[in-house]
Amino acid sequence: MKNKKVIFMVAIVLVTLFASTGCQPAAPTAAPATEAPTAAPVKELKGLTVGFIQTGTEGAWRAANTADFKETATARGINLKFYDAQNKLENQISAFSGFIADKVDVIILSPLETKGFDAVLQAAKDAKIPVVLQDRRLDTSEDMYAFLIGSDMVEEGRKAGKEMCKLLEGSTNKNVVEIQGNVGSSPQIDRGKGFREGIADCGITITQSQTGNWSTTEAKAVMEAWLKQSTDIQGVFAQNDEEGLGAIQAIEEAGLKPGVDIKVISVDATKGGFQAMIDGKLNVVVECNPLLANQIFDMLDKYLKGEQVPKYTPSQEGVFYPDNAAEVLPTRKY
Ligand code: GYE
Repeated sequence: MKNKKVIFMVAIVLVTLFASTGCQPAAPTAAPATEAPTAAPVKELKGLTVGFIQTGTEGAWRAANTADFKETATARGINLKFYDAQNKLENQISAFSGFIADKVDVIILSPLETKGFDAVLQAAKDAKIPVVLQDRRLDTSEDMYAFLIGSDMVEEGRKAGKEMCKLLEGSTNKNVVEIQGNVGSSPQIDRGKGFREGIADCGITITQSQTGNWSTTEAKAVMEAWLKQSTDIQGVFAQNDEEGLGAIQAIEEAGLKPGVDIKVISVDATKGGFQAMIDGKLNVVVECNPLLANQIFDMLDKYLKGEQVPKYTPSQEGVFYPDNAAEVLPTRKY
C-alpha cells in the first residue's frame, strides 16, 4: 500500500513539473520503421506568393523568359507578383525591399548586375524569405540564396570563341570586335571571359570591345563607329542576338557582306538569330535557354519541403548553324 502511495506522489510531481515548464513527456516511440514519417511540407507551391523581379524587356530572350514564368505560374496555381525593373538596378533593389515588406513567400530574381544586393539579401534572410536566382548569378556568399538555375555563360563564351577560331581558320588577319551586354551583368562578364579562353590558341586579336546593352540600335551605332575607323575586321562576337542583328545592319550599310566579309557570332538562339542564319548574315548562334520556369518551380518545391537541392544547376543548351536553321526555326519556342 505504502509503495503505491509513493508511486502516486511521484507521478503527481512529474505531471506538475512538465505542465509548469511546458515540456511534454517524451513523445510516444516513432511510428514503425515501415511507415516513412510524412514530413508536413513547409509550404506547397500551389497558392504560394512569389515576388518575381525581372531585369526589363530588353529583347526576345527576356520576353520569352517572362512569358514562361507567367504562364507556368498560372498553370501551377502560383501567385506570381511580377515586377519589371526596366533595366535599372535601383528599381530591382526597391522591388526587393517591397516584396520583403509584403511578406511574400519567396523572391525570384534575375539580377541586372552581380553586385549591389547584399543589404536586401540580408533583409530577406532576416525575414526568412528564401531568395532564388534565375538566369544570372550574383557575387555573394552561397548562404544568401536558396539556389541558382541558369546558363553556364562562361561556357557559352568558350563555345563562341572556338567557333570563331574555326570561321577564321586560314584568314591572314584575325581581328575580332566584341559587342558586350550591360556592363556588370554576369552574362557580360562571363561570356567575355569564356570567349577569351576559347580564342586563346588560334591567333585571334580582340581589337575593340564595348557594350551594346543587349540592344540592336546601340550595337549598330557601336559597329558603325568601328567600321568608320577601320574595315580591317574579320569577325564580330555579339553577346546576344539583338546586338548581332545591329552589327549586321551596320556591316551592310558599310557596303560589306555580313557572314561573308565579316563573320558574325551571337548568343541566345532566338527566332531572329535563326532567320539571320537563314539569310546568310549570321554564321553561328550559341543557345541560351530562357525557358527556366518549370525547372525553377520543381526545385523550389523540393527546397520548401526541406530536401537538399544543388546550389547551382546549369541550363541544357547547344550551338546552331545555318545548314539546318530553316528546319529548326519552326520548332523554336522563342
Ligand atoms: O543573353 C540577353 C538578355 O541574362 C542570359 O539577358 C540573359 C541575357 C540574354 O538581355 O538577350
